[in-house]
Amino acid sequence: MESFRVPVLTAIFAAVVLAGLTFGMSMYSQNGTMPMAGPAGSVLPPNFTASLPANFRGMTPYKVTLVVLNVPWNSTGTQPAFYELKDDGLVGAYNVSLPVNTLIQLTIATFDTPSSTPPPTQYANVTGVVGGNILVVNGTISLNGPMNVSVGQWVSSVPLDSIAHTFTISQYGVNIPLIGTSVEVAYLYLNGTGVSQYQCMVPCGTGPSKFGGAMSTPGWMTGTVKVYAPSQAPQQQGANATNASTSVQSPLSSDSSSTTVLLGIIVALVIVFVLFFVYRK
Ligand SMILES: [Cu+2]
Repeated sequence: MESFRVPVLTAIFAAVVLAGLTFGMSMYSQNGTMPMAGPAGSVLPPNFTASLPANFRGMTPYKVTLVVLNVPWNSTGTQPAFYELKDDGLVGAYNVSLPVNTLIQLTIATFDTPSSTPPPTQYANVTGVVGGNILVVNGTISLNGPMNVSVGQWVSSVPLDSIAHTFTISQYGVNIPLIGTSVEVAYLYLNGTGVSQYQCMVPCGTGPSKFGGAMSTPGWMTGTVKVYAPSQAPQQQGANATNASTSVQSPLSSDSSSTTVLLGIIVALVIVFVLFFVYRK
């Protein structure tokens, strides 16, 4: 009996240590430092949907990612441009297609610094988004001064001098001020199909008014927004249909998988105990 007891006790000890480690790891992943998204990242803070109105929280959003880059306009200078991140990479945002009556998770990464010519003050306000706030996921200090907006915060407006560009769809009342060198997430829910325009409202183009150049050229600081019914889904949305069915990474999903592992270990532990007492006699 003594020779049998040693391996059993060893097994029990190993099971307890494993269970402890698993539990500890799940606690760490829950309470560890807040994950921050890189430019193309999609890791959001654990509470990222907490400020959405209750009826939107359980929805799986349709995801769209826009990127603002300064790119060569001609041989002597650059101009800012919106790109959309597709399965095949970045494409010029000549046309942004969005599904009607659907929760849309819009991530915008702005690789540009705050403008020295800010937009009219009203465009510092967030309007037309679900919950009235946008989430500042990531950001670095702008060249023109401190950003003044905490990373990981939901905000309904941003300081004028932090704004590099705006993503504005006037027809839908949407205005999203884009903080220089930041990643922001906004949720949209657009009622009514149709074709409209998006436009940056920061004078960031060329000419005396700075509304020329990129500001008046589709695929740069303006473009078409097509809000479509699911039956009118354009060809390119095939890839995004897969995207839409992929649920947002939720801290709950990783927790539930480690809970399953923990339960398995406890069950194994009970079996080992039962076997131990049965064979001891
Ligand atoms: Cu702009």
